[in-house]
Amino acid sequence: MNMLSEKIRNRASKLLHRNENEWLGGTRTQKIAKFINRLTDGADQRRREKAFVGGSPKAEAAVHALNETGYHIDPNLDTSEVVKVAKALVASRQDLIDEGRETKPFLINVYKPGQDNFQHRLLVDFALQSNVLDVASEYCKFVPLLTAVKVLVSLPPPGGMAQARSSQLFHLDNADLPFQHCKLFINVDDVSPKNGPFTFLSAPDSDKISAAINYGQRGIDYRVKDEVVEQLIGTDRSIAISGPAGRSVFIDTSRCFHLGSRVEEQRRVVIMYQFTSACQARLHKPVSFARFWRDGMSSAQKMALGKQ
Ligand SMILES: O=C(O)CCC(=O)C(=O)O
Repeated sequence: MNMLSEKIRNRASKLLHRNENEWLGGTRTQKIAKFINRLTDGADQRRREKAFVGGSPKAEAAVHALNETGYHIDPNLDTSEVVKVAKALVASRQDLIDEGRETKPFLINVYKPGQDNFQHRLLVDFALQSNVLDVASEYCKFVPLLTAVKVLVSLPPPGGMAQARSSQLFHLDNADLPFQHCKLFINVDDVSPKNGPFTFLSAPDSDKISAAINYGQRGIDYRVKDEVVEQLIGTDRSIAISGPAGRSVFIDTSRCFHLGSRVEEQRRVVIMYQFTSACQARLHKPVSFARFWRDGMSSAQKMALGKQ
């Protein structure tokens, strides 16, 4: 895409997505963005649907759980190498943590696209191995695009954890539509309930909440208060990914309400991967990982990186 159309796209994105919950409502805005993206990237998406073969035995259990519940906790996914890489990255980027503290003090991404080194390559490669990419593909029923790789450091908010805000409150992601969007979270350190674990509700529980509060409709808040969730489904339905370093969860965050980073003590570090369709539900272009393509990669890996 040339610079001019990118400029137009970014400007249109600002117009469409600013105050979207009050203006058109989240759901309608997603549909409009997706419609426009289909005009520009529909051919790429059709290629991804055609390239999907399916039938990966490795992904079968994961995809069954993802379809039924919206998430899958895989005790056999070997995350040990990528956890080491993320630990080293966090240890070497105190500068980014200090800098990030100024803008979003409780959640800082220390993977800065454009400052790639070998640690970044290893992080990206992990998302392309069949244990991960096959799960995302089988779930979406097309070869998805890798649209985020983050190493997130969560710290106690400066004034303490008195009032949860932003992504510390339940929400559904709007990067893409349900069943076209899949994230993988991996704990980098051991995570206790006081370290602010990634926490979510199953898709069936989330559906009940969405229906009861008309989530996504005009005038409805993007964030949902704990009291509302408790009133609608009770107090004990949330699932927290606390536990040892390396624990991970595949999740469709467009279907499952989720929150995280309610850090009361120390810090929490997670790696987060996101896969979407080629026609996302946001107008601006996601970060590209195409530069990580190299000779010898499969055509599915090439597509996942968005390499033309
Ligand atoms: O674990 C967290 O801090 C929340 C992350 C989140 O909301 C997201 O990635 O969509």
